[in-house]
Amino acid sequence: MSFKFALVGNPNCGKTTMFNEVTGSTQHVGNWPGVTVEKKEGKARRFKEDIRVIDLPGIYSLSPYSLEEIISRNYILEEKPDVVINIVDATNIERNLYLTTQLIELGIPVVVALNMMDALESRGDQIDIPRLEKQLGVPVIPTSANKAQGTKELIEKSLQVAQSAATGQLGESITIFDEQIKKSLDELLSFITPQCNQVYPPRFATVKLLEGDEIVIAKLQPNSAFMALITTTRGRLEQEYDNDMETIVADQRYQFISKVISKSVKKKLSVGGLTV
Ligand code: GDP
Ligand code: K
Ligand code: MG
Repeated sequence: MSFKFALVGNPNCGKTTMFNEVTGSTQHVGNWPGVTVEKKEGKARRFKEDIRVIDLPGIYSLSPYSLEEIISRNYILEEKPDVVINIVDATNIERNLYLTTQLIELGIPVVVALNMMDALESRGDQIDIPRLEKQLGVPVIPTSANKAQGTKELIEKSLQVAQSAATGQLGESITIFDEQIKKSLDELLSFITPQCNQVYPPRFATVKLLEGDEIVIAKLQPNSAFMALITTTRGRLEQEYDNDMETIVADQRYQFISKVISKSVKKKLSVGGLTV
């Protein structure tokens, strides 16, 4: 059996450090964004299974606006890795989970590597891993890639997920959007054809169609009746929420993330610079 695991995450969350640790290669690690624009591939060492690991460019979102986003998004959607390993910088969890909310909509297996745990712990903060897993609906493995901590467990868990009989994934049942948006998305979902399904994961497709993602629209070529429904739905929601569709969707992702964080992250209290 051979497997493909893609490392996906924000710039500077430790993807290349993780890639080097897992594959034994010596790619340049740098404390600035944009080091990786091309994807890099290597083989996981210390495992008897044939595991290809892919280090993808750092991204904040699955939108189609930057070269990094397009490369990473296309790889995930078209090459269909067995598991997306979403590397999350634990010290910057709120911003990092924004991408996570999009990955769990894809309906492909996701395992979260909660990285930089060493830095989080030395700061005195705590994250309740089982609670975070429950909120996100995907496995979460704490790691410190620079110290090779948790990395073996991460690959073991990813193998387990890749080999498990369940093809779908738990994260799909997690609701990120409020009732009204969810209702509209469900309605659009009922128009997604089996042909569309082969191109893009349906939940991802409906959100992107609603947001007016040009690449997704060009690729799916919704018929005129479907396109009209998308346009009227977007117009109606933009009027009701008094905002543009992409902002509405982003706001709701952040509301979901605040809820997740309030339930699973415990920050060391600090008052006027003094810790209490
Ligand atoms: P990438 O942009 O996602 O590929 O991130 P890099 O692997 O280049 O890492 C960015 C910075 O974070 C580098 O200075 C790494 O040494 C550092 N780093 C990576 N993983 C960890 C970790 O688990 N803990 C700490 N403290 N630093 C890390
Ligand atoms: K970097
Ligand atoms: Mg990198």
